[in-house]
Amino acid sequence: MTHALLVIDVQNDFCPGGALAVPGGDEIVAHINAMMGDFDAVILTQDWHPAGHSSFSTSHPGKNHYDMTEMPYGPQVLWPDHCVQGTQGAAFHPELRTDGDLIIRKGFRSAIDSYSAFFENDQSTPTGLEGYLRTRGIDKLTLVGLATDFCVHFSAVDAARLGFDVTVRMEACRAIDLDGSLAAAETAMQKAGVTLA
Ligand code: VGL
Ligand code: ZN
Repeated sequence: MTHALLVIDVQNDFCPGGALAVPGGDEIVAHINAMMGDFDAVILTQDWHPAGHSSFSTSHPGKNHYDMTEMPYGPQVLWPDHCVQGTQGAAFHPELRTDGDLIIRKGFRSAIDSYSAFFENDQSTPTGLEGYLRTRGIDKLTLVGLATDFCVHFSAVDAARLGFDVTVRMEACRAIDLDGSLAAAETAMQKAGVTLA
């Protein structure tokens, strides 16, 4: 099997001090760096939103951070402005090794969010990652990064549905945990056939 490490969104805005800080988000960096040598390929994702993105609560007058809204593609959590293209908040954590094989950016279309590294939140617009993995013969994935209950969760479930052998290393992830979203994510990942290690 050809085994890739998929490092999800280890960016300044998801670390303490960032715009959408995940508790303990920076604690996983050294561990992820140390894991990189154990894989045939290392792929990093980067949440990469234009200013005024439709997932930002500031784009919806009268809405607050973490409120829900209805988008044409379904329900969407509204987030504080984060990971705006080219800003320091969108940059990788300064201690993260970024000498991997591929950096894939997502969430760059204003009208649609993208939690998963494979499909945008309409669950049908592909990011291209599947084709990259298949043409390199990669069939096994280990996921780490931020946040367990959003981008790691949706990436892992999509990867399993696409037929990849998927493991999430939970000790190398941290969660936002909105209203039980971590427990729900764990259940959904297990149901999809993802191994939680
Ligand atoms: C993420 C919320 C909004 C994540 C990205 O990386 O989990 N969460 N954008
Ligand atoms: Zn985002």
